[in-house]
Amino acid sequence: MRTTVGIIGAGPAGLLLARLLHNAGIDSVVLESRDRAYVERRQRAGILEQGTVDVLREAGAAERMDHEGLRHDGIELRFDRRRHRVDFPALTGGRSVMVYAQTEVCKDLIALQLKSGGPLLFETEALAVEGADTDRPRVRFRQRGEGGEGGAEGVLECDYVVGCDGFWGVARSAVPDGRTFERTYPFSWLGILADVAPSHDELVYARHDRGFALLSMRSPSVSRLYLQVPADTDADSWSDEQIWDELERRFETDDDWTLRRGPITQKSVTPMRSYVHEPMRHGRLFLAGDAAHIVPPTGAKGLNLAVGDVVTFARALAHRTATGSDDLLDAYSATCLRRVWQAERFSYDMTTLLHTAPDATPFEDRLQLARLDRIASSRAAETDLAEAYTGFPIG
Ligand code: RFL
Ligand code: PHB
Repeated sequence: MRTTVGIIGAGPAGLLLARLLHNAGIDSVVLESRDRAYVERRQRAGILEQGTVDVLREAGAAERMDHEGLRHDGIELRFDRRRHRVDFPALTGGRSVMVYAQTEVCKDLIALQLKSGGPLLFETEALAVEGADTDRPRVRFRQRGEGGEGGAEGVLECDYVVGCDGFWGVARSAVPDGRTFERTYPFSWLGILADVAPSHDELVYARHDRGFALLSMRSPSVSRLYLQVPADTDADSWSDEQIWDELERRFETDDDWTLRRGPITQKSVTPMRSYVHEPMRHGRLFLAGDAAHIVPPTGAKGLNLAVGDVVTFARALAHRTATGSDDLLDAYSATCLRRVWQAERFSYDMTTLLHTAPDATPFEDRLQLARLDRIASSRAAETDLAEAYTGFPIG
C-alpha cells in the first residue's frame, strides 16, 4: 500500500486531518486499531472553541453541528455558595463556544470520509513507524482477522506519517531524543451521563471544600456531570444516589437553584494529567493531538488542541505542494507548541483554581477563593479567562 500521508488513529485529529487533506487534493490512508462502533461511542470532550467551529465549517463538516450543537455565550463559576457568570461575547469581542460532543464530531467526519471514498481502515493497528528520517517513511500494521484473532500484517509506504494515535499510541516512540514535561494530579474525575434535562442552560464549574464539580450537557435532554474523586477511585464504588447527593452538595447556592436528577446511563473515571512531548516532529513523522500532549479536562482544551495541530500540518503540506517550500513543515513543531503551552498553562490554572488538593493548606484554600473573587470582580482577570476559554488563534 502506498499513499502521500499515512495517518495513524481515527480520533478527532486523524479524521479531521483526512478531511482537510482530501479538500486540498492530497491523498491519505487512516489506520485505526478499534472498530467503528467503539470510536463513535467513546464518551469524551463536549466543548468546541470558536476556532474549531470555524474550521469544521470551512471543512464542510458542520451541517449537523449547526443544527444540533448548542451555542454557549458563557459559563458559570460557583464558589462560596455564590454564582458568577462569565459573559464570553461581551469580554472577547463576540466569541462563544459550541456544545457538540466529540462522539458526534467523529461520527460526522467518519461519514464524510467513507462517502468520499477515502481509505479508513478500522481494526488495523499500527505496530511501528519506520524510516521517519528518510524520504519514504513506512507504517507497519496488523489487520485484525475474523473473530478478532491473528490477522494479516502489512506495510503502508508514505511521503509523510502523522501520528494521531492518542496518548497510548506508537508514533511518539519513533521520535528519538525528545523531551517530555509532565505533571499528574492527585485526583480524577468521575463522569456520568444522565437522561435528564440539564439543570442550567450553561456549564457550571463549581469549587467546593469537598471538591470540584462540573455540570455540562450533551443535548437538551442529556446531562453530563463530573465530580472530583481521589485518584484511584473505582467508578462502581459510587452508587447513583451517592453521586447525585454529592453533586447536590457541591453545587449548593444561597438562592433557589436545584439540581435535576435522572437515570444514570454511563459512569467512568478519568485521570488528570498534563504532558507535553517536544519536539512534535522527527523527519517526516509528525505528532498531532493527544499523541504529543495531554491537558487535564478542566479547560476543555484537548480536542481543540488536536484540531489546531492538524490544521497547521495540512496548511504546511498544502504550502509545500503549492510552492515546493518546506518552511511551514519545518516550523510545524514550534508553531504548534506555542499554542499547546498556552493551553497547558490555562488548563493547569483552571485545575488548580477549582480542585481541592488533598494536601492543601488553609492558606492555599484562601488563595484559591481570592483568585476566584478576583475573576468575579476584575474585568481584566475575567477577560483573561474568557479569551483562553474561547480559544487561542491557530498558527
Ligand atoms: P484520541 O481521541 O485519543 O484518538 C486516538 C485514536 O488513535 C487510535 N489508536 C491507534 N490506531 C492505530 N494504531 C495504533 N497503534 C493506535 N493507537 C491508538 C485510538 O483507538 C483512537 O481512536 O486522540 P486525538 O484524535 O488526538 O483527540 C484528542 C481528544 O480525544 C482529547 O484531547 C479530548 O477528548 C480531551 N477532552 C476534552 N477536550 C476538549 O477539547 N474539550 C472537552 O470538553 C474535553 N473533555 C476530554 C474531555 C477528555 C476526557 N477523557 C476521557 C480523557 C473530557 C474527558 C472526560
Ligand atoms: C464535557 O462536556 O465533557 C466537558 C465540558 C467542559 C469541560 C470538560 C468536559 O471542561
